[in-house]
Amino acid sequence: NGAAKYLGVTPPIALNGPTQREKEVTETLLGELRDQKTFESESEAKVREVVLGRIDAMVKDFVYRASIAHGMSDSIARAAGGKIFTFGSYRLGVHGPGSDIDTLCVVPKHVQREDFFSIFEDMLRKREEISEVAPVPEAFVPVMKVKFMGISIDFLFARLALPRVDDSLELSDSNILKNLDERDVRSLGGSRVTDEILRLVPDVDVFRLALRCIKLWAQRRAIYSNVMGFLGGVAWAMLVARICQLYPNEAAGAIVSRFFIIMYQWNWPQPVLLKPIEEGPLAVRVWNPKLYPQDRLHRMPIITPAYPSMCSTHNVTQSTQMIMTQEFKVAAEVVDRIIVGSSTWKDLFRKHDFFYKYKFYLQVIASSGSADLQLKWSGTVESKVRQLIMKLELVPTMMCAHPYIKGFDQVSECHNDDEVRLVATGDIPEEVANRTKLEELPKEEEAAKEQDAAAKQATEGQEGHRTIWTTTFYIGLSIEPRQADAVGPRKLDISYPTTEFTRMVKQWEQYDESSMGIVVRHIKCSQLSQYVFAGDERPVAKKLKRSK
Ligand code: 3AT
Ligand code: MN
Ligand code: MN
Repeated sequence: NGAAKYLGVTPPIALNGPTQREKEVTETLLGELRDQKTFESESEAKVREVVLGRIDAMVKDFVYRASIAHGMSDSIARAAGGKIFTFGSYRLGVHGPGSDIDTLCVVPKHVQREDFFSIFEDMLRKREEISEVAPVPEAFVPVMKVKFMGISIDFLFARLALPRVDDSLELSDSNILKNLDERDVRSLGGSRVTDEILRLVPDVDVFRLALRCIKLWAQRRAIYSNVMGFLGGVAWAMLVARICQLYPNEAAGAIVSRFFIIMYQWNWPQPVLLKPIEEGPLAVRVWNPKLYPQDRLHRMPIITPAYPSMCSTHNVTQSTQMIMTQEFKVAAEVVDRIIVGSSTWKDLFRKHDFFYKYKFYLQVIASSGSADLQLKWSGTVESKVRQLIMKLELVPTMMCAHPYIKGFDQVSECHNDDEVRLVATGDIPEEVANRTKLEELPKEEEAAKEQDAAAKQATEGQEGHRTIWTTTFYIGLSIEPRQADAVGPRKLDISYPTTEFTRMVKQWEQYDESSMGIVVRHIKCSQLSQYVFAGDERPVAKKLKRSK
């Protein structure tokens, strides 16, 4: 009917192009993003293209071999096809030097998921460009993690209900989801959403530059994490895309400016949509707060544009919403100053001050006796931290429970049970601290090796000697100031939330009391471990003031 001459669920706010000043700040933004090393070099980009070419050929070869293995004739096997699709930051065009390539392998119906985790895995292991192969077939979204010519690849797999997969295949038609396994539908989701986002922005280059800026800002401000109740990469991309729709002819610098102003003022829980929510051919739920009470609980709904539409911000709580809103406000002010020339983009990308900000913190300490176990156990605990946040928010006088976006991993050599107990409760004695390393947990594949080594060490070592892995998560607590007329000391009772939380994480089906620990403890800012300041100064001034 010719009515919809715009992208999005409403007409644009303004159609004007950038002013001279907006063009200037867009240039300086690009310069700053280069200085901040958010772009990869041309040679790295070339390597990615070579890798993708080889992967595409390998997937086609895999489909051929699997077809033969299923008894098909050579000519039919050759025509069976196979195609790769990328998604994630690489597909969006906002990846950095260390980013992986998220790759979906799409195959015809006679090729099975088991073939992917046997035939394809064997093919990968035989290639000399590939240094690591780590299959994770049991995950909610099964994945094979690979390192190819130094670049990490996450391989997903989707089997379509089609006899052949040609290079002309597109994933946009929702009918391709019919008669598929749930895992295949989920695996297709990431790619369908990314493609749809790119289709729904008026100018892809403007979108990319603005999104790079917002991603770097969100990472520096420690509000980039879906698990911890902030936003993940897809949600940030959708927010930026919506602003691009509202100002279709603007430059990236101006998009960033409008982004903060609009997000600060957004009338939540009104959802952010890139297009009207569609129905489709599956018997699955599509986000609908009118129909589903759970969907009404979403505080900052940002809805994926591909069928079946879902809320990408399910984990946001009262506290994380408050923190993000405050960050939008501060950022809007910084960008105002950048535009009038009294500030620079560097100021927007300043590091967060989480470990300077609060008087009291909670430590959530997950511990275990092996690297392999710790990977799973700390992941389980991490995924439940937001439940603790929500319980803390219900405590009277609690204004905000602020989770830090990542845990800190340590490995401690303990000489006796007493030391083990102290490490697991966060009181690392000085002599053990000398034997403690800050360490990233190994990837799943290496973890198995490490576990063997650790087990050997434990049996060979002297009596009582044990290596303990700990992961510590931090929650900053902001408590209402005491009323002037209050009687007695201010008391904060968090025993109920913490007891409930530990009870809940222990319900994990693989939980084992003898090999895993979970401790929640309350500390003053002066008790924060040195490692959280990583290179930064401790807040010395405050300490001096208190010791007077
Ligand atoms: P990087 O540049 O790679 O750091 P990214 O946005 O590409 O940023 P990821 O590679 O971690 O981030 O994720 C890409 C997409 O894969 C995002 C999401 O749709 C999907 N994804 C990531 N982690 C999970 C997960 N644990 N379960 C299901 N889907 C996931
Ligand atoms: Mn990625
Ligand atoms: Mn990935």
